[in-house]
Amino acid sequence: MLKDISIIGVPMDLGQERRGVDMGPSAIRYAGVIERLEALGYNIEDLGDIPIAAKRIGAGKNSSHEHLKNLEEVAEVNSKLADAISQVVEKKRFPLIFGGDHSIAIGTLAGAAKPYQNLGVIWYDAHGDLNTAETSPSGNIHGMPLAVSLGLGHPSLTSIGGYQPKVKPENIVIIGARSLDQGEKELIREKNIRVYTMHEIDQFGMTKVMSDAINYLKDKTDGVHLSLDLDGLDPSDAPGVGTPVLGGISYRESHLAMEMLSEADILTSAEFVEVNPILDDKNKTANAAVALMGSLFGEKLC
Ligand code: Z70
Ligand code: MN
Ligand code: MN
Ligand code: MN
Repeated sequence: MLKDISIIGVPMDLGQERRGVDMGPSAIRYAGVIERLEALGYNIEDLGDIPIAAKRIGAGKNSSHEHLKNLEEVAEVNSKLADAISQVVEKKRFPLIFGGDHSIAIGTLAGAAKPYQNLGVIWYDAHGDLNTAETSPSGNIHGMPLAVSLGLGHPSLTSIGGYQPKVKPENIVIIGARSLDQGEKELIREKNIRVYTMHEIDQFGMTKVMSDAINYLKDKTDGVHLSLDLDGLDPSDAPGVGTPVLGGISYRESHLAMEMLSEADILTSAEFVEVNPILDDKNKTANAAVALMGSLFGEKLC
């Protein structure tokens, strides 16, 4: 893994309807991420936050498109984010992104996938985030970024970065899924996307799931992005998320997953999203995110 890391915060909350997730990047920084990674020998550059358009309390429905809430704002932020990540990539530094709601993955992937022919994506999440305006039950864009990255969705989102698709269905693994909408299930079947649901994690264990996922991606991809939604974890370990779903991945299983990714040394970018300090318990979720980053970047227990 590159020894130089550039951090970008994206205090975005317009991709869903719970306020507070815009404070995620601050909470992750307060949890000591820079010190933690510096102690592992990395050179860290914090580029600060991408500016977000002025918020309207209770916003969420004013958009030119009723099934895509805050479409214009979400598109604008993501195109700025994609540009910022492209600059990091050009400097041969590792982009590490803090959200913000998961709609920011649209911009992250637009920037992070550009130099690769076959970027692999590990989508660690309770959800598939594979909706389009047509299949979404909510109109919330944070439920759509993986579909957008496949080139499916509104043109003002899929066109960000000036190319599409960003990823191919055979280069994606979803880990921790336990809440998928009907349209998402159909898309998974149609595109034959590899999904490790909680069922596979329970039946085979995280060791088998991660080694399988890593082997599936390793030879056919030329880079791998980790998109970690904290709601992939069980709400008892990560309560500060907008959409908690019972029966999730444990803190310990998540550490194991990060350690295995560190060992495999395949990642070229990563993002940690959906930390909502208002809904959290004493910054537990941001602390979990930072502890997981410790393991991901090579921290050893002894
Ligand atoms: C639902 C939707 C979602 C995150 C919730 C939920 C999507 N499938 N994504 N929390 N991170 O509204 O599309
Ligand atoms: Mn939602
Ligand atoms: Mn998500
Ligand atoms: Mn989620």
